[in-house]
Amino acid sequence: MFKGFLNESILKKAQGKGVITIKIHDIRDYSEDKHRKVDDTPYGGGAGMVFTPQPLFDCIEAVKKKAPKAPVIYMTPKGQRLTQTKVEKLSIKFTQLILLCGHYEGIDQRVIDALVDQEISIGDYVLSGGELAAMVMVDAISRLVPGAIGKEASHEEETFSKKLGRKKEYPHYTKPAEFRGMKVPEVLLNGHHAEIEKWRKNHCK
Ligand code: 6GU
Repeated sequence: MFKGFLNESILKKAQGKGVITIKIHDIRDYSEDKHRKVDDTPYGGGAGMVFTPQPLFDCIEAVKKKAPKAPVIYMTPKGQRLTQTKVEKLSIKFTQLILLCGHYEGIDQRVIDALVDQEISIGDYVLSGGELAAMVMVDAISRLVPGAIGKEASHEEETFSKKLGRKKEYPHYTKPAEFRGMKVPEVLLNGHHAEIEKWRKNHCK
């Protein structure tokens, strides 16, 4: 399910330029079970299945060998909420990340206790798997990597940036100055830089 996403324009270009590298690891490939089983029923009963420790330990340990300094981040709705501030911190602090995607009801707690450094959620709702959440992380972090987005796009004045007080960005307009009777605010047309700056500041939400 990562294929389409990774082949999408920005991430594909960034990977093509060698600015970012994304590797997918299938936990089933690490299962010692002959049917490549990776889950089992929960101790104590209850619905759903739980990822067993063996394939996860082997997979994470193998990936950690290749990326020893990377934190292991478990994508779970129980985790700390992802914000732009958090995205910036991760992109500055680390050059590599190991993202662990759960499924079913969860993963054996011993994996979390022994190998997971951080637990991150992308919002207060439940997805059927961590893959979509991991893709959200990859997209948000990748676009901050220098050279990932064309023409050194500035992140300084975008929505949730520090400069805009972590607020939502001001409205944008382009030509024509009038469309179907709807006019672009006069102040943006007069080229008065200080006034434009003031208008933009006042129109952040
Ligand atoms: Cl990280 N995983 C899942 N399964 N659901 C979520 C989530 C993550 N963040 C919000 N909902």
